Amino acid sequence: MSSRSGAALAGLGVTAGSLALAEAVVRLGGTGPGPVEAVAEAFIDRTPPWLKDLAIDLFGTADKLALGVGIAVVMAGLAIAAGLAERARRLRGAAVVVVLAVIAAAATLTRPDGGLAATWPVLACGLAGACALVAVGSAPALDPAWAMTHRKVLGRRQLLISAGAVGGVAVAGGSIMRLTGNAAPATAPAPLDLPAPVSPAAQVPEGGALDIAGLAPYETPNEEFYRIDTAFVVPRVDPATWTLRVHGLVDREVEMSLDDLLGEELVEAWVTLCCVSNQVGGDLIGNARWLGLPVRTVLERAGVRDGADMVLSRSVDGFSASTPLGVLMDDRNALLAVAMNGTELPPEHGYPVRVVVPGLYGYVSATKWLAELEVTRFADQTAYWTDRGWSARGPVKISSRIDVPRGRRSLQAGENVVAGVAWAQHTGIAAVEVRVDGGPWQPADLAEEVSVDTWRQWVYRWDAAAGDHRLEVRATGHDGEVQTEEVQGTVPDGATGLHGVDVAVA
Ligand SMILES: Nc1nc2c(c(=O)[nH]1)N[C@H]1C(S)=C(S)[C@@H](COP(=O)(O)O)O[C@H]1N2
Ligand SMILES: [Mo]
Repeated sequence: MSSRSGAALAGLGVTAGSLALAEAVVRLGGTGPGPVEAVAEAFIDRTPPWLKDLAIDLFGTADKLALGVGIAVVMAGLAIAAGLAERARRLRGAAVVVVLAVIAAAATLTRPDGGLAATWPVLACGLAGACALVAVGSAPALDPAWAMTHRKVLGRRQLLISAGAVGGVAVAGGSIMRLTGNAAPATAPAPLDLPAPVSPAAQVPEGGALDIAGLAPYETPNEEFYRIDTAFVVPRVDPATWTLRVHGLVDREVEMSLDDLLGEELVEAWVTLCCVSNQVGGDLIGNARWLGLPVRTVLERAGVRDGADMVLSRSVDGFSASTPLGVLMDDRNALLAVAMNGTELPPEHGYPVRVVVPGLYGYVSATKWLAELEVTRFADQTAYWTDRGWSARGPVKISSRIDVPRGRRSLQAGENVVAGVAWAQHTGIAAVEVRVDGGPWQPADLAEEVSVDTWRQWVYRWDAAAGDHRLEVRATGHDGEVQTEEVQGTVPDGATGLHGVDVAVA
């Protein structure tokens, strides 16, 4: 193979082909993460806080897709480089392919669900790819006389290589799409036999949920609920074999199957979940009706020992969250949740069981795909995001957001509706105020309070004069705390400041 484009194509075909093969072997064997998933998740685990938030700012909840595309582009570049290197010097490109396979194998080894069994397909396919690259590269050069006599063979071989390249790239691209959840999941989760709650969630009174175009509804539909996690691939947990293990500083370990859990007295509660990476005015927040077993119940059953002050919840995929013991033992609705808005948890939101704790950011409380609770001490253990620069404790900060109007829309002079949401989970919102162009704060009308654990919608009828204006909002909690104007970024424990929107009035 002598042409540069031919060499590049060979590199692409061989690499994509062996990658696709390795993915297929791992998946068929069910032995753990495939190489793409392993590399992506190892990368995510090494993401510093500023890069995580930059990715969320740039791509929002499509951050996984963006990473998938990024990996595909880098892989394609390296594959082409390998082809060209092999053309420049025998075995050089093959060495690149082997190094890539070793990196992927190493990443696989570091994953909680990856072991030696998942690494050998990667290594074997990488080695096969390297051999193929050498074989393609050592084919006779395109000597015109040779080409004339071997036209058929040559044409067939080039056709094969091209087909291999296209097929390999398609399969690799397809698996990245499927992995990142941007194509339909292969299997829907099994429906659960959800019991009726012994204590239902508060009824939403008529005045508790305002219906204003553009305003976030009181209940966030599951499909629209924000999704933030470190899982490049949504973990698929088998409900039949799922267990929860409660251990650590306890008198007796407790182990529970899903049937055990569903047989308990479950309670239902409205809780607004919020991400620490939510910027002021951002949309990494949602409100749902959760059904679950109070965490307190299992902790009491296990018997918490003196000296413990934290519960480290761990997921099947290696994520962990450090939750202060106090908020799990007091009377708030900290739940081992099995349902969200009346149906089992969607896979993206932690099926079959996750934790939800009113008043704390998700990263220190809301572990999805829950596997275990370890009763421990803040002095002894740290959680996933604490190890990466976030604060060990993460109480939600009071905040508010303007949903309507948005995006420099032109308004007509006269009465205009300004509306949004405000939250101070487990404290509750006492007042919301709006100001125009930095003028005096004016009280907004609040929707009826459904629960102090959720956001509260508000509306302000604004008599707008023509011209350019800036609207700002601030909230006050039942404890008297007024949302601060002081601007702080999301790292290490949540953003502060006021949300404002600029509007033009005709
Ligand atoms: N297993 C697991 N659980 C997790 C996370 C994660 O990365 N892995 N992220 C947490 C964070 S940072 C947030 S904000 C919430 C988001 O929950 P949601 O995706 O259902 O909105 O889940 C929490 N639980
Ligand atoms: Mo988060």
